[in-house]
Amino acid sequence: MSWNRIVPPAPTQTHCPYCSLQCGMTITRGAAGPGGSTGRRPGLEIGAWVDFPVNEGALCRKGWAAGGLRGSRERLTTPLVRDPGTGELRAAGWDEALDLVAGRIRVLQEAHGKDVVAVFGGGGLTNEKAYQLGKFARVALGTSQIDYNGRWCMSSAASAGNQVFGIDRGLPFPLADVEHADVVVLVGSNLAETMPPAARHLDRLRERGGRVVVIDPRLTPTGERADLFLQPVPGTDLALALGVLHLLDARGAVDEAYVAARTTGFDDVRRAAAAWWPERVERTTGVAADELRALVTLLAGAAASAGGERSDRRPRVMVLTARGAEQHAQGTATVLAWIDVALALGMPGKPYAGYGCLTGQGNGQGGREHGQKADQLPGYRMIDDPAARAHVAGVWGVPPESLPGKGRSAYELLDSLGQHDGGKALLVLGSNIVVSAPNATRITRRLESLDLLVVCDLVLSETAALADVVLPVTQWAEETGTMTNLEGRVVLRRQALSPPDGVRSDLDVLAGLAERLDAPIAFSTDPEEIFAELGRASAGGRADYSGISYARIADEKGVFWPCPSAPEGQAQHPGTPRLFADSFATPDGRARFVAPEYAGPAEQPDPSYPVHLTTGRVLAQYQSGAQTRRIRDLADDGAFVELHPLLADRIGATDGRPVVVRTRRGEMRAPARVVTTIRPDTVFVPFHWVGANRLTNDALDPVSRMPEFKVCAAQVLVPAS
Ligand SMILES: Nc1nc2c(c(=O)[nH]1)N[C@H]1C(S)=C(S)[C@@H](COP(=O)(O)OP(=O)(O)OC[C@H]3O[C@@H](n4cnc5c(=O)[nH]c(N)nc54)[C@H](O)[C@@H]3O)O[C@H]1N2
Ligand SMILES: Nc1nc2c(c(=O)[nH]1)N[C@H]1C(S)=C(S)[C@@H](COP(=O)(O)OP(=O)(O)OC[C@H]3O[C@@H](n4cnc5c(=O)[nH]c(N)nc54)[C@H](O)[C@@H]3O)O[C@H]1N2
Ligand code: SF4
Ligand SMILES: [Mo]
Repeated sequence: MSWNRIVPPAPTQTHCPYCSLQCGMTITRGAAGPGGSTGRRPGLEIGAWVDFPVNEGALCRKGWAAGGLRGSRERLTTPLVRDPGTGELRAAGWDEALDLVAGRIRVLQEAHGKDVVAVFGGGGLTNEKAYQLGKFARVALGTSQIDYNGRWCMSSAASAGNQVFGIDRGLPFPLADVEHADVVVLVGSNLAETMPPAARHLDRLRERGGRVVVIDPRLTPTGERADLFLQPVPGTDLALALGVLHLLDARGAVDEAYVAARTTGFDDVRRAAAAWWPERVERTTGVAADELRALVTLLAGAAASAGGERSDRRPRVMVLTARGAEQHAQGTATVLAWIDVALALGMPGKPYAGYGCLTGQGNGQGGREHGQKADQLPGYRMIDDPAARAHVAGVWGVPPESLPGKGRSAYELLDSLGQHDGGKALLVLGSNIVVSAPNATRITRRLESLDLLVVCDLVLSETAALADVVLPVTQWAEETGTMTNLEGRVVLRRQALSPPDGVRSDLDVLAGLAERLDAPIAFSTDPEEIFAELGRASAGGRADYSGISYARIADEKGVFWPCPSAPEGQAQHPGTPRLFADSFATPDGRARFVAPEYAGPAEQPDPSYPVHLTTGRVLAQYQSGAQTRRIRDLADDGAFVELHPLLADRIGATDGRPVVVRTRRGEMRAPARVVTTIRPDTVFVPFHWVGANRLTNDALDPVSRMPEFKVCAAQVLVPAS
């Protein structure tokens, strides 16, 4: 059975195009949907898929409005090539565009070697596309230069998870477990705006008498739900975690039995935390010593804090990090420190407790498992591991020695473009780099210096607008594929709509280019066939999908990896909703405490740049805004600069009037939004519009290579006119 290009009778159960919840939704074709069926916009109705467990029928505004790009004039429906005479993009046929791309790649590679062509992927691509893109880069192009925007997303949590637990799965438990915890600590997550249906678990937890702790320099709609809200200086979460560890130890609240039985390395953590007494933490983080003590009391439980007989049942504590804690030059160390807190409390592996990372993009999890990352092959295998190379090369039908080695990380790859040892051609699938890369002015110059920029997209994003060739592709429910959500649940995003005339799927594009490049093997365009191959390639790897099939996903409303295939005649593996009950995925089965050292943000405020700048998201916009800014039902009010009345007074800014934010890398201008919910020493700018990333710092985490999007030093002023 083919899963592509059949448009079944409505309604179809499928999933949202956007974030990592991958909310279930139904699509009814031809009906007069909320947007109406008038004009150029074909009718389409998005409805609730009530028994899909992750969202139970709820969708956020972006999900309800997801049909807004259907039939829109903004959709690209023909390839575009840049005319050498006029310098403008003009419409072209598919053969012309693909021949041009393949021809120029050949010439460049013959002159400069394989690595002259680089590839940049995205965590929004389906598993099938991410897998095929990694294979295309290594086999059809033979380049080591491939990475993707997931580096900018939760890569710090991924590297921390791998170090401590030996495996990297966002949540090691189903999302619904959150509501059964006693205390949930959200470090740098604004899930009420970034994954709104998930917030119901916080509400239910509180109805049960549980407590929510939110740590954020801004009091967000998520913070409004907190029983305890801590408002640190951006970039100081690591010091805060060390302060928590210090007090847990001082109060005798460390779960010594768990630490002895299930972990290694606690002594180093104890030593590292010894110097972080509450008053020092207060000076570094701006969080009052008493608030820190209140947090530790919640975590340790009243009995332990009273110093008496500890009650048998410790509170079930869940620590969850998101981008606020992770997008830092010390992002990995920060996540390690918060995992240390969860381990010291004895939580990971216990029911309704532990540590998790709230991933971000629709396929933020699967996107990093199938080989579009510079150092990885499918199944979360490492590209420099000879056994991994032999296995994957066997599945692909190529010699292991033909596979290139490890390439550069996302920012380093982009920053090398057009430089003496960097790429001269770049193929982009699923990222709008001009808006979303840190220090974006510099990176945009790098893109402009390329001999060949090829962008596959649905719309003329800011990055596509710079391209030499733009290839228009299908989106979301116009094609079938799987996504792996924040829980490690592999879901099937079924095709529900026919693609507009003139567009092709990314899989068609890759197959078309591979053929023109005389790739040694053929590239399939059938997602179900690719998924089965991906399963074989992942078999025995850390992220084993070999026991998962489209049919099983459909029957079981998603299957959690790891899910190895069962030997002939045996019952199939049930999938793994919960990890770590008996052991961790490390060689000795124990979790490894890592003792981090606090260094602080790469750039500290000084008299010229006296405030902290942080960046993030708003409810109605998604990422670089390439899709959501073009949807009429979603308000596009443009960027703004959030600042406190004390700061506004000091610089003479008025709510709604323009201010300029300047950093060592660039400046932007936008209306002030004066709010009492932000720290007076901090400003916040959403990154959905061009501007925020002209300001941000490209300092990278030494392990994950994650840029420091969440803090740099800035100046805010009122423009002269
Ligand atoms: N509406 C919407 N939803 C989305 C997305 C979107 O673009 N729009 N994108 C999706 C993706 S890819 C992702 S990665 C997720 C991101 O989801 P989140 O991580 O929840 O989103 P952010 O707004 O980037 O950051 C969260 C919070 O971190 C705070 N913060 C900033 N600096 C610091 C700091 O130093 N420490 C702490 N503790 N907090 C800090 C910010 O004030 C912000 O409220 O959202 C997903 N969902
Ligand atoms: N300052 C600041 N910058 C940030 C962040 C921050 O918090 N602050 N967050 C970072 C994070 S967490 C992320 S995830 C990145 C995200 O930023 P980007 O990587 O720019 O992500 P999107 O805006 O989702 O870009 C996806 C692009 O691919 C297109 N697209 C969608 N689906 C498909 C498909 O199936 N195939 C193809 N070929 N194209 C498709 C869309 O139209 C869009 O142009 O931004 C990062 N940048
Ligand atoms: S929460 Fe995320 S997956 Fe759910 S509807 Fe909103 S954007 Fe879509
Ligand atoms: Mo992200």
